[in-house]
Amino acid sequence: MSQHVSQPRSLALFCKVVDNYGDIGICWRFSRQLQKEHGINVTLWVDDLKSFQRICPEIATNNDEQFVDGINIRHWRDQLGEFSSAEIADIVIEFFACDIPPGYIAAMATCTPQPVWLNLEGLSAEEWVEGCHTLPSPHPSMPLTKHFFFPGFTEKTGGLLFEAQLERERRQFQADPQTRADFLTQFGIEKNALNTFLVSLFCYPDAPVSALFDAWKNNASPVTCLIPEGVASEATQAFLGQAAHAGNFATHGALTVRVFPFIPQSEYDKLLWSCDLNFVRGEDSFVRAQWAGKPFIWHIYPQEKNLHHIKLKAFLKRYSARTPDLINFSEHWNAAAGTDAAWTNLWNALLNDLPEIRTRTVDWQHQVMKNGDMTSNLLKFASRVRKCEHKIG
Ligand code: TRH
Repeated sequence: MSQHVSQPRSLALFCKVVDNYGDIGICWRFSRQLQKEHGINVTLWVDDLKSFQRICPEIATNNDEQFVDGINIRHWRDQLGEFSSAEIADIVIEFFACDIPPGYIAAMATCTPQPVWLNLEGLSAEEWVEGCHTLPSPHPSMPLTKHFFFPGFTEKTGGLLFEAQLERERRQFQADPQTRADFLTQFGIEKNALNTFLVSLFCYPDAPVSALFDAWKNNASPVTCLIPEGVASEATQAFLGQAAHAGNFATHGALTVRVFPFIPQSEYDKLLWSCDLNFVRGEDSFVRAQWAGKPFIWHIYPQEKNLHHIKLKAFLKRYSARTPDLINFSEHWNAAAGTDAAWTNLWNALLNDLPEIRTRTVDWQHQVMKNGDMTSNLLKFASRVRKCEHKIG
């Protein structure tokens, strides 16, 4: 008869910030959900507290250890020293295959039961992901096995991050025009602009923003574009005729561009919920846009040899098969369809496609929610691995 093995209660998440905010953005969101919805005791090791502070202003950049929102946050420098088995969490996660400290791994090998060791991978809609999700990878010299865990869009992957209350909160927010107005006017948006076509724009520096501004200037009805400070600065500055600082804005033709301060991550959903169209990028804002129930355009994180175009097309194939103008616009936005884009035509075609795209956002939400949320899926998998290894041990 097999002995009882307890559920994992503690989790260490190791995050190296490669650049920007997505690495820590995903880890922070995931940590909070683990703690709030599952009562897991989370230690988040992160090497870049400054990036962390940009999305979570409560973070103190000089502290080696701090507790924020119920999470134990450790500044990950080069901690090469030894760890005792008592310091090792029940589940150990390396985010995007970052190398966790050798001393930590050595201590993992001395634990009974052994911690569940996972490599949490990046999100991709490519088909090979299903074959690699949950694959084991035995350590070459120690009695430890690491498993790959892939988020994804199908039931054979780990699913996407979404919180239990997210849908209820979104519906509540979107059902009350006053809540939306209060949220938007804090950025200086005038009341009469609330009923214009509202766009949020978050992208990488190489997006063809100036060309799109030109198309919007000639739009039949007014467009208001909200841009976080520090994003698309060159094109924004050129449009404004002054520095792209938060609070600055200008109107030319049908287009008003307004710069807002980079807001805390906890408020970012509200911006997506408030707009008619969201331009998002990377991984985390891309996923949040899918939960916002609003049309969105994705600027994918660029990779060498245009590998990202394969990932973009894999997603568009799943998402936009019935909305060809969305595909066309997205491919041009990502320079994946040549450089001779006629932006006024692309924009008008996208506008015509919007009713169909809106329907798709709802269908897609239902489809991917059926796969369960990534945090719950990961914990279920970790429990299975723990039971299995206990039996073998
Ligand atoms: O910032 P990103 O480009 O991040 C990443 C990283 O580059 C990473 O290395 C790469 O692996 C990954 O993309 C694919 O984009 P992302 O993922 O959308 O993360 C942005 C985070 O910033 C997200 O959590 C939302 C948050 N955010 C705010 O908190 N406030 C804001 O005003 C805005 C615009 C975003």
